[in-house]
Amino acid sequence: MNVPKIPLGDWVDVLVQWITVAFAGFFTLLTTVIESLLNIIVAVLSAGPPIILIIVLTLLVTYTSRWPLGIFTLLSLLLIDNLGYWDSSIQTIAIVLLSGLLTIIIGIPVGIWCAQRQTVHRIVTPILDFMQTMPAFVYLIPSILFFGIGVVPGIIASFIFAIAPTIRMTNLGIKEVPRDLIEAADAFGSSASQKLFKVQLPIATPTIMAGVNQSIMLALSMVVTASLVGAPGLGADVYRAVSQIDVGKGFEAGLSIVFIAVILDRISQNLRKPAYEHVMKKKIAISILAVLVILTAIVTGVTKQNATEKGGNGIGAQMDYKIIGIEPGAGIMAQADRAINDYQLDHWQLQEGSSAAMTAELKKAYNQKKPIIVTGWAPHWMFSTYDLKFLKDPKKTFGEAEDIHTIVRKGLEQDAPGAYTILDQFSWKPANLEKVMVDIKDGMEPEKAAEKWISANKDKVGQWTNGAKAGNGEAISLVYVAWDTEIASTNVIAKVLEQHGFKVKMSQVEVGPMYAGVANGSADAMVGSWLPSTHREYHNQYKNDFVDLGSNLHGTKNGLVVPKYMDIDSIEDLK
Ligand code: PBE
Repeated sequence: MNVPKIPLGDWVDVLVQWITVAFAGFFTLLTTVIESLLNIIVAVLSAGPPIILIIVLTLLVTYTSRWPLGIFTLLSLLLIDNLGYWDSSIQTIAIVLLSGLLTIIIGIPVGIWCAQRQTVHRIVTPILDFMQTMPAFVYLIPSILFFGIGVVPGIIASFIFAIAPTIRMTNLGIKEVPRDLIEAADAFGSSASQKLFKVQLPIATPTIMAGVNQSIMLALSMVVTASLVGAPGLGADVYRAVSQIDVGKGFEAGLSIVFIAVILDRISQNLRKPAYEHVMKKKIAISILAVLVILTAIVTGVTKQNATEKGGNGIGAQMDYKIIGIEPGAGIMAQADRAINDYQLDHWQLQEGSSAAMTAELKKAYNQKKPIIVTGWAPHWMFSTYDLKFLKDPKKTFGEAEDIHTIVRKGLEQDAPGAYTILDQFSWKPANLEKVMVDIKDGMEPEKAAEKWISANKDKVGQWTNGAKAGNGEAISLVYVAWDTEIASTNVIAKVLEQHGFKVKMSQVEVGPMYAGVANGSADAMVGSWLPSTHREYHNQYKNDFVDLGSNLHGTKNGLVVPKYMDIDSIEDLK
């Protein structure tokens, strides 16, 4: 059968592109609103020293869920603070609170509507099924295009992922209100809204609250995913730990998430029927809390007004003092951190995310001629697609031109001598690599782009395979990180090995696992070790456990990259 592939993906691409442009204004507005709301929540939560919030939360949990849980709250929050995850925790709580709030504001009315109109219910149900089962990662992609990287796409994706239980349970709760009560209400001549607010909602509240509770938990479960697009908080700590294989840090941040989950879960579950209601009326407790929150908001608002030291209209303010970074474990991120130090860019923040998110953000800013700074490296297709420049780096924080090395596991030479020889002889020029990258960027499958380059460069490939014993279907596993450079180079070397009789498996991993994988022998090779400076730490950590076959490319460059239309030239201009 020869039915051509339905270009579903292309259609979605076109649709998303159209939405990005058509609703640009709306998205900017939404981004601003969400960001300001989040800033307010964070400001309120971090108004005083941590101990104040710790005490407030402890009292709240004690009130809703009895004193043993209060003690648990006290101890676990103190531990979080002690381990150094307090600020991250505040970020995470704020993100979850805001997604939870959005869920309630939008989810409950939709749920009520579903309960009242069968047609609405019929339309909404499959949409909810879709929203819940589509992997949440997928929402992140258009979210980046719509909202840029940072916390907003994370909140939106969490919201989409988390709203379903609130809608479903509200609908269920209202439908389960006993018929005779409704009939009684009707008999007494209540209007539709009286019926809803005086009969249906009060009776349905336990069910609705169960839905809200689940939504909050789902939102919390999204924090790690959201950190892939730059949402700050404990999720980002976990992600960083994964990409640097830092078991201890990962455990600490993960444990903090568990504590926060328990606390938020107990509060949202028991708020309706607090354990100590007999001691203090719920209305009073909630009023105290509300007054406290509002007062703090006003006070922090006023003090903030007075101290807008960051402000100004300088280049930094236009970019919110953000440098758009990539995967937290990347060597260039450590360099950028050092640059912030070396050049004393005190206000500036390095935004973590991924290479793909960074290029999406660059594209967006570039098309609107907005100022942007990214962590960039050459060779890279971005230099042939856009007019960009590296900011001068007089202190050489980003190092000089580097080499990319090929690294293989110990014992590969004996186990697969042919593959070893090819990997050892693999060597090309930045311009070669960039050719492949551009093809991939223009939409060609990486595999196809690699094939195309190989058939156009038979001579060069011949030098790599020269004298190499052909393989006999032996398996070779290559690991790489999803950096554009490494996607291209790994695909090329994989194709060459395949054409020489090996069965190649490519695995995309984070940078720490890439080194660890080759060092512990679970992977055979990688071709993306940037030396001497970018990956110095990783290389030093594992160098006794693998074989470094030396450079496969010379002349790379790392740095801070801006569009040419910006009139700054040096990192020093960012001060
Ligand atoms: N890079 C590309 C990597 C190495 C390859 C510059 C993003 C890094 O910073 O680790």
